[in-house]
Amino acid sequence: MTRGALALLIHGGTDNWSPERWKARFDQVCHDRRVLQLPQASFNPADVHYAAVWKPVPGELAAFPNLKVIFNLGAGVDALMADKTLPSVPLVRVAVDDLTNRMMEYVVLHVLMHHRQEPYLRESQRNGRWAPKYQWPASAICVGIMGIGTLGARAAHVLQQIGFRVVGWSRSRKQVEGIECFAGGEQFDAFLRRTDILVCLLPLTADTRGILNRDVFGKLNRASPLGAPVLINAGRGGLQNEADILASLDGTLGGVSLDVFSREPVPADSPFWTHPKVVLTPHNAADTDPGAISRYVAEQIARFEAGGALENVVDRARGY
Ligand code: NDP
Ligand code: OXD
Repeated sequence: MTRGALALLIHGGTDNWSPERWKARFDQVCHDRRVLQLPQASFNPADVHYAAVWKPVPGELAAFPNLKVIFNLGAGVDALMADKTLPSVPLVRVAVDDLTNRMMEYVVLHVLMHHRQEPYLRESQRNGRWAPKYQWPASAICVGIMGIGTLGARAAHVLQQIGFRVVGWSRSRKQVEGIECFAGGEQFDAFLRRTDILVCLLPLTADTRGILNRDVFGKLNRASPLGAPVLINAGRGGLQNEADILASLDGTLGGVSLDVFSREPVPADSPFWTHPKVVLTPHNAADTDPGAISRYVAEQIARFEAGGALENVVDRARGY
Protein backbone atom coordinates (compact mmCIF):
# COMPACT_ATOMS: atom_id res chain seq x y z
CA MET A 1 0.00 0.00 0.00
CA THR A 2 1.32 3.51 -0.76
CA ARG A 3 1.24 5.63 2.33
CA GLY A 4 0.54 9.34 2.22
CA ALA A 5 3.71 11.43 2.05
CA LEU A 6 4.99 13.65 4.85
CA ALA A 7 6.06 17.13 3.82
CA LEU A 8 8.69 18.97 5.86
CA LEU A 9 8.44 22.76 5.82
CA ILE A 10 11.13 24.27 8.02
CA HIS A 11 12.11 27.93 8.01
CA GLY A 12 13.98 28.29 11.27
CA GLY A 13 17.06 30.11 10.14
CA THR A 14 19.11 28.82 13.07
CA ASP A 15 21.49 25.94 13.28
CA ASN A 16 19.04 23.65 15.14
CA TRP A 17 16.56 24.06 12.30
CA SER A 18 18.72 22.69 9.50
CA PRO A 19 16.08 21.07 7.19
CA GLU A 20 18.64 18.44 6.07
CA ARG A 21 19.16 17.24 9.66
CA TRP A 22 15.40 16.96 10.21
CA LYS A 23 14.94 15.14 6.87
CA ALA A 24 17.59 12.56 7.82
CA ARG A 25 15.82 11.88 11.15
CA PHE A 26 12.38 11.63 9.56
CA ASP A 27 13.75 9.24 6.90
CA GLN A 28 14.93 6.96 9.72
CA VAL A 29 11.55 6.79 11.47
CA CYS A 30 9.18 6.93 8.48
CA HIS A 31 10.49 3.83 6.69
CA ASP A 32 7.45 3.19 4.50
CA ARG A 33 6.54 6.72 3.51
CA ARG A 34 8.02 9.44 1.34
CA VAL A 35 9.48 12.34 3.28
CA LEU A 36 9.54 15.47 1.12
CA GLN A 37 11.88 18.24 2.11
CA LEU A 38 10.27 21.31 0.58
CA PRO A 39 10.80 23.10 -1.69
CA GLN A 40 11.28 19.96 -3.78
CA ALA A 41 11.17 19.96 -7.56
CA SER A 42 8.99 16.95 -8.35
CA PHE A 43 6.06 15.88 -6.22
CA ASN A 44 2.31 15.86 -6.41
CA PRO A 45 0.74 18.06 -3.68
CA ALA A 46 -2.23 15.62 -3.58
CA ASP A 47 0.10 12.87 -2.23
CA VAL A 48 0.84 14.84 0.95
CA HIS A 49 -1.19 13.61 3.95
CA TYR A 50 0.96 15.01 6.76
CA ALA A 51 3.02 18.15 7.23
CA ALA A 52 5.72 18.63 9.86
CA VAL A 53 6.45 22.33 10.11
CA TRP A 54 8.36 25.10 11.84
CA LYS A 55 7.39 28.64 10.89
CA PRO A 56 6.04 27.79 7.42
CA VAL A 57 5.34 30.74 5.14
CA PRO A 58 1.67 31.79 5.59
CA GLY A 59 -0.36 30.10 2.84
CA GLU A 60 2.18 27.32 2.25
CA LEU A 61 0.05 24.60 3.90
CA ALA A 62 -3.06 25.49 1.91
CA ALA A 63 -1.40 23.92 -1.17
CA PHE A 64 -2.08 20.32 -0.02
CA PRO A 65 -5.68 19.25 -0.85
CA ASN A 66 -5.47 15.91 1.03
CA LEU A 67 -3.73 17.07 4.21
CA LYS A 68 -4.90 15.13 7.29
CA VAL A 69 -2.72 16.42 10.18
CA ILE A 70 -0.27 19.29 10.72
CA PHE A 71 2.53 18.62 13.22
CA ASN A 72 4.17 21.75 14.63
CA LEU A 73 7.79 20.88 15.42
CA GLY A 74 7.80 23.03 18.56
CA ALA A 75 5.55 23.59 21.57
CA GLY A 76 4.37 27.10 20.68
CA VAL A 77 1.92 27.45 17.78
CA ASP A 78 1.52 31.23 17.71
CA ALA A 79 3.22 31.56 14.29
CA LEU A 80 0.79 29.03 12.79
CA MET A 81 -2.26 30.55 14.44
CA ALA A 82 -1.45 33.83 12.69
CA ASP A 83 -1.93 32.14 9.26
CA LYS A 84 -5.55 32.80 8.28
CA THR A 85 -5.29 30.22 5.45
CA LEU A 86 -4.25 27.37 7.78
CA PRO A 87 -6.19 24.24 6.67
CA SER A 88 -8.78 23.15 9.24
CA VAL A 89 -7.24 19.77 10.01
CA PRO A 90 -5.94 18.75 13.47
CA LEU A 91 -2.87 20.73 14.53
CA VAL A 92 -0.59 18.82 16.91
CA ARG A 93 2.08 20.54 19.02
CA VAL A 94 5.17 19.11 20.72
CA ALA A 95 4.94 17.85 24.29
CA VAL A 96 7.84 15.46 24.89
CA ASP A 97 10.06 14.83 27.92
CA ASP A 98 13.17 15.84 26.00
CA LEU A 99 11.90 19.41 25.45
CA THR A 100 10.22 19.63 28.85
CA ASN A 101 13.45 18.72 30.65
CA ARG A 102 15.50 21.20 28.62
CA MET A 103 13.10 23.98 29.64
CA MET A 104 13.20 22.81 33.25
CA GLU A 105 17.03 23.13 33.13
CA TYR A 106 16.78 26.69 31.77
CA VAL A 107 14.26 27.76 34.41
CA VAL A 108 16.19 26.20 37.30
CA LEU A 109 19.47 27.69 36.05
CA HIS A 110 18.06 31.22 35.82
CA VAL A 111 16.06 31.07 39.06
CA LEU A 112 19.21 29.93 40.90
CA MET A 113 21.34 32.52 39.13
CA HIS A 114 19.16 35.41 40.38
CA HIS A 115 18.50 33.81 43.76
CA ARG A 116 22.25 33.31 44.37
CA GLN A 117 22.99 36.86 43.10
CA GLU A 118 25.30 35.65 40.37
CA PRO A 119 25.10 38.86 38.25
CA TYR A 120 26.30 40.85 41.33
CA LEU A 121 29.06 38.32 42.14
CA ARG A 122 30.34 38.24 38.55
CA GLU A 123 30.44 42.04 38.45
CA SER A 124 32.34 42.05 41.77
CA GLN A 125 34.85 39.60 40.31
CA ARG A 126 35.33 41.73 37.17
CA ASN A 127 36.03 44.73 39.43
CA GLY A 128 38.39 42.78 41.73
CA ARG A 129 36.02 43.43 44.65
CA TRP A 130 35.73 40.95 47.58
CA ALA A 131 32.20 41.81 48.72
CA PRO A 132 30.13 38.91 50.02
CA LYS A 133 26.39 39.45 50.31
CA TYR A 134 24.01 37.44 52.50
CA GLN A 135 22.57 34.50 50.56
CA TRP A 136 19.00 33.64 51.49
CA PRO A 137 17.91 30.00 51.61
CA ALA A 138 15.65 28.86 48.77
CA SER A 139 12.78 28.58 51.25
CA ALA A 140 12.81 32.38 51.66
CA ILE A 141 11.99 32.89 47.98
CA CYS A 142 8.67 32.38 46.21
CA VAL A 143 8.83 31.55 42.50
CA GLY A 144 5.63 32.35 40.62
CA ILE A 145 5.12 30.44 37.38
CA MET A 146 2.76 31.87 34.77
CA GLY A 147 1.53 28.85 32.82
CA ILE A 148 1.35 25.61 34.79
CA GLY A 149 1.16 23.55 31.60
CA THR A 150 3.51 20.88 30.26
CA LEU A 151 6.65 22.97 30.77
CA GLY A 152 5.62 25.02 33.79
CA ALA A 153 4.49 22.02 35.84
CA ARG A 154 7.83 20.22 35.46
CA ALA A 155 9.88 23.30 36.31
CA ALA A 156 7.62 23.98 39.32
CA HIS A 157 8.14 20.46 40.62
CA VAL A 158 11.95 20.63 40.47
CA LEU A 159 12.08 24.13 41.99
CA GLN A 160 9.93 22.89 44.82
CA GLN A 161 12.28 19.94 45.38
CA ILE A 162 15.21 22.36 45.61
CA GLY A 163 13.32 24.12 48.43
CA PHE A 164 11.71 27.16 46.80
CA ARG A 165 8.14 28.08 47.59
CA VAL A 166 6.30 27.82 44.29
CA VAL A 167 3.00 29.31 43.17
CA GLY A 168 1.41 28.80 39.76
CA TRP A 169 -1.10 30.64 37.61
CA SER A 170 -3.11 29.21 34.73
CA ARG A 171 -6.36 29.74 32.84
CA SER A 172 -8.18 26.78 34.41
CA ARG A 173 -7.87 25.73 38.04
CA LYS A 174 -5.12 23.18 38.81
CA GLN A 175 -4.30 20.92 41.72
CA VAL A 176 -0.57 20.28 41.95
CA GLU A 177 0.83 18.81 45.15
CA GLY A 178 2.95 21.28 47.09
CA ILE A 179 2.18 24.18 44.75
CA GLU A 180 -0.33 26.89 45.53
CA CYS A 181 -2.33 27.30 42.34
CA PHE A 182 -4.15 30.43 41.16
CA ALA A 183 -6.39 30.69 38.11
CA GLY A 184 -7.89 33.31 35.87
CA GLY A 185 -7.96 37.10 35.90
CA GLU A 186 -9.62 37.34 39.29
CA GLN A 187 -6.71 35.56 41.06
CA PHE A 188 -3.91 37.12 39.05
CA ASP A 189 -3.11 39.91 41.53
CA ALA A 190 -3.02 37.51 44.51
CA PHE A 191 -0.57 35.34 42.56
CA LEU A 192 1.62 38.34 41.72
CA ARG A 193 1.68 39.63 45.30
CA ARG A 194 3.22 36.33 46.49
CA THR A 195 5.92 36.28 43.80
CA ASP A 196 9.63 37.19 44.17
CA ILE A 197 10.81 35.57 40.93
CA LEU A 198 8.25 35.59 38.09
CA VAL A 199 8.77 32.90 35.46
CA CYS A 200 6.67 33.19 32.31
CA LEU A 201 5.94 30.03 30.31
CA LEU A 202 2.66 31.13 28.76
CA PRO A 203 1.74 30.61 25.12
CA LEU A 204 1.30 33.77 23.03
CA THR A 205 -2.41 34.26 22.33
CA ALA A 206 -4.81 37.18 21.98
CA ASP A 207 -5.36 36.98 25.77
CA THR A 208 -1.71 36.89 26.81
CA ARG A 209 -0.09 39.36 24.37
CA GLY A 210 1.66 42.13 26.32
CA ILE A 211 0.79 40.59 29.71
CA LEU A 212 4.31 41.26 31.06
CA ASN A 213 4.01 45.00 31.60
CA ARG A 214 4.84 47.67 34.14
CA ASP A 215 1.49 47.40 35.88
CA VAL A 216 2.07 43.68 36.49
CA PHE A 217 5.70 44.19 37.61
CA GLY A 218 4.50 46.76 40.14
CA LYS A 219 2.26 44.15 41.79
CA LEU A 220 5.07 41.66 42.53
CA ASN A 221 6.25 41.25 46.14
CA ARG A 222 7.75 44.65 47.02
CA ALA A 223 9.29 43.14 50.18
CA SER A 224 11.22 40.48 48.29
CA PRO A 225 14.33 39.25 50.12
CA LEU A 226 16.13 39.73 46.80
CA GLY A 227 15.71 43.50 47.13
CA ALA A 228 13.44 43.70 44.10
CA PRO A 229 11.55 41.04 42.16
CA VAL A 230 12.96 39.36 39.06
CA LEU A 231 11.40 38.42 35.70
CA ILE A 232 12.33 35.35 33.64
CA ASN A 233 10.53 35.03 30.28
CA ALA A 234 11.03 31.98 28.07
CA GLY A 235 7.50 31.93 26.59
CA ARG A 236 7.38 34.31 23.63
CA GLY A 237 8.60 37.86 23.01
CA GLY A 238 5.06 39.05 22.24
CA LEU A 239 4.13 38.44 25.88
CA GLN A 240 6.39 41.26 27.05
CA ASN A 241 6.22 45.03 26.75
CA GLU A 242 9.92 45.66 26.17
CA ALA A 243 9.85 49.41 26.85
CA ASP A 244 8.16 48.65 30.19
CA ILE A 245 10.82 46.07 31.08
CA LEU A 246 13.64 48.51 30.42
CA ALA A 247 11.90 51.28 32.36
CA SER A 248 11.15 48.90 35.27
CA LEU A 249 14.81 48.03 35.71
CA ASP A 250 15.03 51.30 37.63
CA GLY A 251 14.18 49.22 40.74
CA THR A 252 10.66 47.93 40.12
CA LEU A 253 12.51 44.87 38.81
CA GLY A 254 15.92 43.89 40.15
CA GLY A 255 16.92 41.91 37.06
CA VAL A 256 15.57 39.95 34.11
CA SER A 257 16.45 36.85 32.11
CA LEU A 258 14.95 36.94 28.63
CA ASP A 259 15.14 34.13 26.09
CA VAL A 260 12.51 35.51 23.72
CA PHE A 261 11.99 38.92 22.13
CA SER A 262 9.54 40.82 19.96
CA ARG A 263 12.22 40.87 17.22
CA GLU A 264 14.55 37.89 16.83
CA PRO A 265 17.47 38.15 16.35
CA VAL A 266 17.53 41.11 18.73
CA PRO A 267 18.72 44.19 16.73
CA ALA A 268 22.37 45.11 17.26
CA ASP A 269 21.48 48.48 18.82
CA SER A 270 18.99 47.08 21.36
CA PRO A 271 19.75 48.06 24.99
CA PHE A 272 19.00 44.43 25.96
CA TRP A 273 22.49 43.43 24.72
CA THR A 274 24.35 45.61 27.19
CA HIS A 275 22.05 46.45 30.11
CA PRO A 276 23.82 45.27 33.32
CA LYS A 277 20.57 43.88 34.79
CA VAL A 278 19.62 41.86 31.70
CA VAL A 279 20.63 38.26 31.05
CA LEU A 280 19.92 37.57 27.35
CA THR A 281 19.80 34.16 25.65
CA PRO A 282 19.02 33.74 21.91
CA HIS A 283 15.69 31.82 22.02
CA ASN A 284 17.67 28.85 23.16
CA ALA A 285 15.96 27.81 26.40
CA ALA A 286 14.66 24.48 25.12
CA ASP A 287 15.85 23.24 21.77
CA THR A 288 13.67 20.82 19.85
CA ASP A 289 15.67 17.68 19.22
CA PRO A 290 15.10 16.22 15.70
CA GLY A 291 15.55 12.64 17.00
CA ALA A 292 13.03 12.84 19.86
CA ILE A 293 10.50 14.85 17.89
CA SER A 294 10.58 12.86 14.63
CA ARG A 295 9.89 9.73 16.74
CA TYR A 296 7.01 11.53 18.47
CA VAL A 297 5.51 12.50 15.08
CA ALA A 298 5.98 9.00 13.56
CA GLU A 299 4.30 7.39 16.61
CA GLN A 300 1.37 9.78 16.38
CA ILE A 301 0.91 9.04 12.65
CA ALA A 302 1.01 5.27 13.28
CA ARG A 303 -1.60 5.60 16.05
CA PHE A 304 -3.78 7.88 13.89
CA GLU A 305 -3.69 5.47 10.93
CA ALA A 306 -4.61 2.60 13.26
CA GLY A 307 -7.75 4.54 14.27
CA GLY A 308 -6.37 5.94 17.56
CA ALA A 309 -6.56 9.50 18.84
CA LEU A 310 -3.94 12.18 18.25
CA GLU A 311 -2.34 13.69 21.37
CA ASN A 312 -1.66 17.33 22.19
CA VAL A 313 -4.04 18.69 19.58
CA VAL A 314 -4.23 22.49 19.69
CA ASP A 315 -7.54 24.06 20.65
CA ARG A 316 -7.84 26.66 17.91
CA ALA A 317 -10.45 28.72 19.75
CA ARG A 318 -8.08 29.14 22.74
CA GLY A 319 -5.06 29.59 20.47
CA TYR A 320 -2.79 27.04 22.19
P1 NDP B 1 0.89 24.25 27.57
O1 NDP B 1 -0.21 24.49 26.63
O2 NDP B 1 1.11 22.87 28.08
O3 NDP B 1 0.71 25.20 28.86
C1 NDP B 1 0.32 26.52 28.75
C2 NDP B 1 -0.11 27.02 30.12
O4 NDP B 1 -0.45 28.42 30.01
C3 NDP B 1 -1.34 26.31 30.67
O5 NDP B 1 -1.21 26.11 32.05
C4 NDP B 1 -2.47 27.30 30.38
O6 NDP B 1 -3.57 27.21 31.26
C5 NDP B 1 -1.73 28.61 30.59
N1 NDP B 1 -2.45 29.70 29.93
C6 NDP B 1 -2.73 29.86 28.62
N2 NDP B 1 -3.44 30.99 28.41
C7 NDP B 1 -3.62 31.55 29.63
C8 NDP B 1 -4.28 32.71 30.08
N3 NDP B 1 -4.93 33.54 29.23
N4 NDP B 1 -4.28 32.99 31.41
C9 NDP B 1 -3.65 32.16 32.27
N5 NDP B 1 -3.00 31.02 31.91
C10 NDP B 1 -2.98 30.73 30.59
O7 NDP B 1 2.21 24.82 26.88
P2 NDP B 1 3.73 24.41 27.16
O8 NDP B 1 3.95 24.41 28.62
O9 NDP B 1 4.09 23.18 26.42
O10 NDP B 1 4.50 25.61 26.44
C11 NDP B 1 4.30 26.95 26.85
C12 NDP B 1 4.99 27.91 25.89
O11 NDP B 1 6.40 27.88 26.05
C13 NDP B 1 4.82 27.64 24.40
O12 NDP B 1 3.55 28.07 23.94
C14 NDP B 1 5.95 28.41 23.78
O13 NDP B 1 5.53 29.72 23.47
C15 NDP B 1 7.00 28.45 24.89
N6 NDP B 1 8.20 27.69 24.53
C16 NDP B 1 9.40 28.35 24.45
C17 NDP B 1 10.57 27.68 24.16
C18 NDP B 1 11.88 28.36 24.16
O14 NDP B 1 12.89 27.76 23.76
N7 NDP B 1 11.96 29.59 24.61
C19 NDP B 1 10.56 26.23 23.91
C20 NDP B 1 9.26 25.61 24.04
C21 NDP B 1 8.13 26.34 24.33
P3 NDP B 1 -4.50 25.89 31.28
O15 NDP B 1 -3.62 24.82 31.92
O16 NDP B 1 -5.64 26.26 32.13
O17 NDP B 1 -4.83 25.58 29.86
C1 OXD C 1 8.95 26.05 20.83
C2 OXD C 1 10.16 26.86 20.72
O1 OXD C 1 7.85 26.60 20.83
O2 OXD C 1 11.27 26.29 20.51
O3 OXD C 1 9.08 24.81 20.90
O4 OXD C 1 10.10 28.08 20.88
